[in-house]
Amino acid sequence: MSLKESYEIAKTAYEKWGVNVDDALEILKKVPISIHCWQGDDISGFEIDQHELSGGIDVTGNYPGKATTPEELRSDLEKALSLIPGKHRVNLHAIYAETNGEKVERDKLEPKHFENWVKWAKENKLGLDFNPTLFSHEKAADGLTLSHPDEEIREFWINHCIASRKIGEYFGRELGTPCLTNIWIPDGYKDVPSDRLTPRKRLKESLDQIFAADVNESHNIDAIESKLFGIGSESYVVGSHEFYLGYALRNNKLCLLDTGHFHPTETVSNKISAMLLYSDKLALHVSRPVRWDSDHVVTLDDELRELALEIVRNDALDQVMIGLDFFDASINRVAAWTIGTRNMIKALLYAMLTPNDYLKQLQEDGNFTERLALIEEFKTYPFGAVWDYYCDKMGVPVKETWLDAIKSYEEDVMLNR
Ligand code: RNT
Ligand code: ZN
Repeated sequence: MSLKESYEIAKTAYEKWGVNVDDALEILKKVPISIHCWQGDDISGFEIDQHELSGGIDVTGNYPGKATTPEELRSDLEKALSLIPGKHRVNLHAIYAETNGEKVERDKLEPKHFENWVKWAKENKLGLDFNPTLFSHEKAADGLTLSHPDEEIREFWINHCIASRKIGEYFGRELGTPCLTNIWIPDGYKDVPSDRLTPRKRLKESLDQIFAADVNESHNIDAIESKLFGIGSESYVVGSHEFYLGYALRNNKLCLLDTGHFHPTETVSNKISAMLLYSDKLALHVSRPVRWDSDHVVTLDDELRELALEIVRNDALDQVMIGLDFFDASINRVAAWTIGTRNMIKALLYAMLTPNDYLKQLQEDGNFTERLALIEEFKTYPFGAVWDYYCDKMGVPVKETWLDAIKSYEEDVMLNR
């Protein structure tokens, strides 16, 4: 049976429940996923003095073929993008600046250090997102940055964040699509603090200074990313969820929720509907925590589907900015991007092929038997046939055939580095 024939059969099955499959594919095409560049090189970046990864995050594995230059990283991203259906965005960190062999301190970074990225994004019709890098640096060696007791250190990081917002503004202006500039800091303590308030007061003041700098909001959107715990900050993290939720609501900023930054059984899917009642937009770092914030490659698991369902059934595709955040160096890094991003898109498609309005009505009617029965039956509806047809239509490999492209790329390019 051809892809098209299988698709037609699937379509009939879904249409019986009022799901318009063709419309779903049209909508899906327009949903951008922000793909994090740092999966390609284990968050190394291109600074002249490379610092060891710090901030309580860790990349494990030594799979060969890691990108070590901007050209290699862009080439790897292009390969992954050629295997992922749709038009997407690339998420950069400040450490990916290109300074032509010159050492430029992070607080002195300028748009010109990202010209090559912008040129490349234009050529590939990609949007760009951005992050200041407040880790892997001697001024973050004790795990404190914007909340540091030392004013000089705070000042340095404040200036770095302001410089980053200006770079974000430049991306947005050049590319005609606003850049999401997200601030994540590692600040916290390994052991039980004797004062939780003072560091939070300092973080609040630092953020106020960062956001006081004039940056055009139609080109740059600010986000702040919370966390519950990290390696070395097990007992206390300054930028907790409540801290940033309050800050974001009061100051009209976006909360960024990383799916690995909560208690292991606490889910981000359950937060979206609550938060969107009070803020217009929010951002995600979709990751996969395995027992802790381990940043495994995103798989099509229950929580990913639930997350996608919450976005789709609440009609929030324009309100939730979806980004990815995982780093696995134990497998081919281009495959990691491909698997994780295809899964995110699959989850959105799955959610769009769910008869959400009907299921909502069942709940309103108190018909929980049919609600459960249908949710479960839909898990084995011919979703794969629609996904395969979509990949084919979008000009990317169908099913696991994308692996062949990775294998040749690995042999011809990655292993020769
Ligand atoms: C760390 C945060 C943060 C980083 C990236 C590299 O716990 O999730 O988003 O992963 O900025
Ligand atoms: Zn994150």
